[in-house]
Amino acid sequence: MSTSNTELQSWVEEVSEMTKPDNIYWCNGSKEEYEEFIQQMLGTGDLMQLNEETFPNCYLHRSDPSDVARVEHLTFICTEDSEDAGPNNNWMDPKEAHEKLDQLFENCMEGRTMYVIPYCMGPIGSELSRCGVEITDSPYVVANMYLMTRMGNEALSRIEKEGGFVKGIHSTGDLDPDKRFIMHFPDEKVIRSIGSGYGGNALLGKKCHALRIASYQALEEKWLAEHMLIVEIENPQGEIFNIAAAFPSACGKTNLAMLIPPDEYKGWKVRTIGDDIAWLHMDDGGQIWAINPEAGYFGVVPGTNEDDNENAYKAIQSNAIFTNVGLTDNNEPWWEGRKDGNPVIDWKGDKIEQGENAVFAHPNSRFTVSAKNNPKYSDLADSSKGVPISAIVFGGRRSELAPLVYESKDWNHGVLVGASVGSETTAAAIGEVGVIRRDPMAMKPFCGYNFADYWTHWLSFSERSDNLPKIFHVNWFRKNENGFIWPGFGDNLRVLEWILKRCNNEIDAQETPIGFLPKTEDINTSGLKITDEAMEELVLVDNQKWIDEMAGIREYFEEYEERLPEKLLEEHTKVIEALNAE
Ligand code: GTP
Ligand code: SPV
Ligand code: MN
Repeated sequence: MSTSNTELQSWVEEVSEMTKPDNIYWCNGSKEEYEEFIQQMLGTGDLMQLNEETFPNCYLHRSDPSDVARVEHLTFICTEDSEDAGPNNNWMDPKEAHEKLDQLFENCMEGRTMYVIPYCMGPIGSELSRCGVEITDSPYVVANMYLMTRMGNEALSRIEKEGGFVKGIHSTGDLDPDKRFIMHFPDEKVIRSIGSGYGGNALLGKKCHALRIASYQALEEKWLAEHMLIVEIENPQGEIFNIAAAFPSACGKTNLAMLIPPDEYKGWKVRTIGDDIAWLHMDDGGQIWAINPEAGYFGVVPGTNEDDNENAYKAIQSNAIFTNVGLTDNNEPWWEGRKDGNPVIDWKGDKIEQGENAVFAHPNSRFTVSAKNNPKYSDLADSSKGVPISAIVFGGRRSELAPLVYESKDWNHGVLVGASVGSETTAAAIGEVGVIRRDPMAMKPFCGYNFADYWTHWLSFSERSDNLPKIFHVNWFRKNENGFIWPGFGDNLRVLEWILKRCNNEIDAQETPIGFLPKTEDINTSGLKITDEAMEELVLVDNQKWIDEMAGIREYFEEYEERLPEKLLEEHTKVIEALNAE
């Protein structure tokens, strides 16, 4: 097969001349094709069949032990001017980057098949969707793209009709970490990734396209591409609200998007629109609408169980690909937090003994499933105009300081709250785990341009609309000597309820220097075993600690020098003054 789009046709030829594959295969996106890929990978050992009775059509993939997470230090934004990439990104001159990559890509697909994957991020018929084509030599990437995106013939027809697509070239190369690069050329709408077969490094539709390149396009076209879940909440009165929430990697997006209401919440219904990425657009009336550009999940496995996240747990019982989990004695996938099963083999394939220090699944092991596997997948996720957003929520993993929830005073203050997100690092990226770093809007690894310009862009929304969602901040991860103070998971609906009541102007709140906090009695804790002292602790604002936090944020902002928007500093000053006045 080939295509009537001459730009696509000649680019595929050009890439194949450089990489010298044995064959070129154009993916059509059919189920039969997916099944053929699975069979092929079972043959080569890229996949292992899991227990066919208990986990039908489920497979295990073990990635190279050096290739288990995103590599932020090897991820680059290549713009003409380094200032456009900003201090938040690694930068390389586009010419130099292309030369470096040309060498690495030369003949890299010899002996392999080159797969051409046309895909559409977002519903096929939506004006808000954007297409791309990923060229890869990894059948694992093809299978994952099949589950996670709308790929194949329909996407190709759209590309042929409208032209314009993001070009992604990926090769697993020889997995040498010294020859691993994930590079973005936003002006050319090109992504080149080599040396990794893992998740966000290799599935180019996801972080590379739908966040880094899309955020850059969104700046030009006045919308936002965000690292956000979208969750739909129906209250017992039948009113429906959609909330978009940005938390850093492995900080609870999938869990919140698939939340199951606690027993006390009879009549509440929660459905998933998206679990990782949201594209936000403003309509003529100033209302924000969101689409989820993805069609499946690449979710954190450890911790997934029927108590904490039943929807995800059910979603991964069939037709799922597991990456880097352990195995039980009866060939079922196993991970830390799974309640049953007898684990015997770890994620590297080694037989190990159970014991206190035994770890069977890699902490960043992942499941890949189609969104259709989620029992609570919302029909509206396929709506071409998206869903209207009532509230935007930022959050991080903070064992101290950040209260359970607070509301910003207005949009511009909310932009400061988002820009100030700090969070303990997780296993989703290579590097130290558990150290607090600044992760504005949960986009530190994903914003395709200078954060200073990004904040200016966010601030500009308040000039375009007086109908914007309210902005909140949450933290499920406050700890005391007994561990997490807040029960989290399904019980997070109790906090979302407060958020929705604030959006509807149904209740008042306590005004503090950092924003509006709930009165403890306004968070419904019926049925919870949480003490009044613990609730007080969760909504406490420690002024001195916040003064120190704000000083740290100010220092971070200074890295952005004169490009930093004045309005953001004004918001910062207002908070400092309020803290000092208390
Ligand atoms: P990415 O896919 O990396 O973007 O992550 P994510 O933000 O979707 O995170 P996810 O929902 O997969 O959660 C990551 C980890 O946080 C899992 O181990 C969860 O069990 C844990 N987690 C999620 N929600 C909560 C919560 O409310 N409380 C606590 N204590 N842990 C949570
Ligand atoms: C994340 O790290 O935020 C993920 C997983 O969602 S990956 O696709 O690897 O980026
Ligand atoms: Mn993510």
